Amino acid sequence: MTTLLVLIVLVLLSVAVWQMTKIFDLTQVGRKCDDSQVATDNDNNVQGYLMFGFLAFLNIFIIFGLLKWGHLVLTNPASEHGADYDNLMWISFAIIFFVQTITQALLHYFAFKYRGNKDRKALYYADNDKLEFIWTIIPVIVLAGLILYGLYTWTNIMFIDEDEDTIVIELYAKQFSWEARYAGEDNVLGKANVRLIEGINTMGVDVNDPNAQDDIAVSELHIPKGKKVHFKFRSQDVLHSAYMPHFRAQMNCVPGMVTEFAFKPIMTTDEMRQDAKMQEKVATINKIRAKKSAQLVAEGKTPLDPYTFDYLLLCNKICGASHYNMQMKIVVDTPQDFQAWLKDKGTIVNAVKEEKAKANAEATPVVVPVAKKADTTVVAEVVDTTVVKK
Ligand SMILES: [Cu+2]
Repeated sequence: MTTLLVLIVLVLLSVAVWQMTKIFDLTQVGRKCDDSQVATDNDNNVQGYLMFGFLAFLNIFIIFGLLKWGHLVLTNPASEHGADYDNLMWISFAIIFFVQTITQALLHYFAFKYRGNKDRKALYYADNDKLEFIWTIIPVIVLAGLILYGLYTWTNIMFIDEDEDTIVIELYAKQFSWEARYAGEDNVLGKANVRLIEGINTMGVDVNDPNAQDDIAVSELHIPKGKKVHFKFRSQDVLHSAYMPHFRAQMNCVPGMVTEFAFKPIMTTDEMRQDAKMQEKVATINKIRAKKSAQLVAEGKTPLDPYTFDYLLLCNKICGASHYNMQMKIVVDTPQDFQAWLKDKGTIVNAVKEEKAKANAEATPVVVPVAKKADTTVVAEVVDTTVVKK
């Protein structure tokens, strides 16, 4: 609301300034002044120095941004391939930063140096093959290197060795939540189809498929440290994107097809909570929360709970009104803790069977003794009469 008011005030102020300029122009009518459309040397000088002003603004803003928001970047990747991913990003950043600093400085310097001047004549210069060759070949080499390095990293990250010992987990996206399905002992997910969604079978698993018999559905994702997890993604409705920033992983979830991504977690949730840089981030968040809590308490409301770190699976495609809240907690356990957690989880097939049995039991007509039935009818009649009398 405050933002909206500020915006309205800014718009009204701009309109006021614009109107005042028009009034000022009108008061100048009849006076001797230079209203020529041709720039004078003085105009060109002003524009030339403004070029430097803009260059200074650009660089000051970059430095300010790095100092103010630089700490928000995630550190310490929690997956094996995360370090390669981060290296690619930092090298790209470094090259872009270096090249843009030099080119922007040159661009603005020459715009200043060759600003308009009445005594200067433009030089007709057709072309220079040597110069053109240099400024073409340098970007070609740098870009080719960067692209090849990117492709190499991408291929390495996306490669899934079919023979490797992995855990197969399905992530099912829908507006606006996630569900997870473990492939069970056979490590093969049973078939699923959106048309089979019914009752408790919210992921549409084909309960008659032999591979589906040991599949397990959960609402909180647990994965073991040190073992490659092979994710298969599906979507029930629209495009979603499974985004696990701490693991440097993201994959689109597309209705009607299965997409994949595999990574090996290398830090348990507890280990990440102990990480010095993560603790710093958590402390900053809690400082903001404490401030907000004090405000809430003053208003007589309940204060916020302190934040503890957890890995998250988020949706990274704007998929509807509650997209912002489409998330699922991820817990990275030690292999022992993971086994202990998974051990007592029931299968989807059993849950569906139980649901059916329950529904059947409810649908079977209950034999009511005749006397009791008569009583009920009488009561009903009495009630009815009362209503009519009123
Ligand atoms: Cu979504």
